[in-house]
Amino acid sequence: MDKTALITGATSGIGKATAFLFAEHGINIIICGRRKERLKEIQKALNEKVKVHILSFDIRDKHAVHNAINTLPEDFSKIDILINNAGNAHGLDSVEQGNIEDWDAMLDINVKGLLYISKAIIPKMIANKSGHIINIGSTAGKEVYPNGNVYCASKHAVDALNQGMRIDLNKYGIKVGAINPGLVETEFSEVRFKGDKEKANTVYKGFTPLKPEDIADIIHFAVTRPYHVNIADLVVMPTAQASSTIVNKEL
Ligand code: NDP
Ligand code: 8X3
Repeated sequence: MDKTALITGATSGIGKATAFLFAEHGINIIICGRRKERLKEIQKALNEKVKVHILSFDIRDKHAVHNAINTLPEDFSKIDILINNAGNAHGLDSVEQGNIEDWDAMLDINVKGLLYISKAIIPKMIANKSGHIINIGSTAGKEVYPNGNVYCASKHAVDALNQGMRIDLNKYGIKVGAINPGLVETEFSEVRFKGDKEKANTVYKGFTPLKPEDIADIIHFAVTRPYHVNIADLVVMPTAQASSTIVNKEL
């Protein structure tokens, strides 16, 4: 039977790679993000393979999220899989120097945005008596690193929400699990360093980081397990990485 997945943050990085891989495997997709042109390009590239619907909203805007989900066309109204992926780090500053706008952005997008979209979709999953939610956490949700303070807090919140959702939605047979990546080369560091590409590139220099396709592959693995198998919480790092601060620059 045809499945439909809604992927937040599909205009770039992990979300975009997941959209391409899902389409390759015949999963219809609802792709979300603010950059509409990018969504249109992805739709154009994939709509001969599967049904593709685009939703452009800022995930911080709870009304926009609610309206987008509750006005989906009939073909896309049954969402089998939700990939809660939209998110970013903003800044890398010691807490006493932290920028309050950066803190707001991380908490509003990574935590509250994830809640808004989940709140809009969960009732549909309950009504359908099925559903699978994958929360994209981070190694930053498992340990705290210097200057990571609020980003790490936002991802620890995702870790807590992943556990909380799994507990609360268990009675409906809805699967909930998290994939927690380490260093993945995407636009993540460019966003963190506010467009400074040179600074962003240094994060991934001297070792082989994960590619967004590596995480997409694992997400696809998670959503294609038999019904009785739930990948509840998975951490994945590049081989060169041992922790948030230990990276072997010879690998
Ligand atoms: P990218 O910057 O490449 O992608 C981020 C995505 O999030 C974009 O599609 C962006 O879309 C979307 N997004 C950001 N802000 C908003 C917003 N306000 N409203 C709607 N969508 C938004 O980064 P990644 O692919 O690396 O990040 C994806 C997820 O993976 C994030 O949750 C991140 O924290 C997590 N992660 C990343 C790691 C890494 O090393 N790269 C490691 C661990 C976890 P648009 O700008 O078009 O709105
Ligand atoms: C992204 C990984 O280590 O840059 O969540 O915070 S890290």
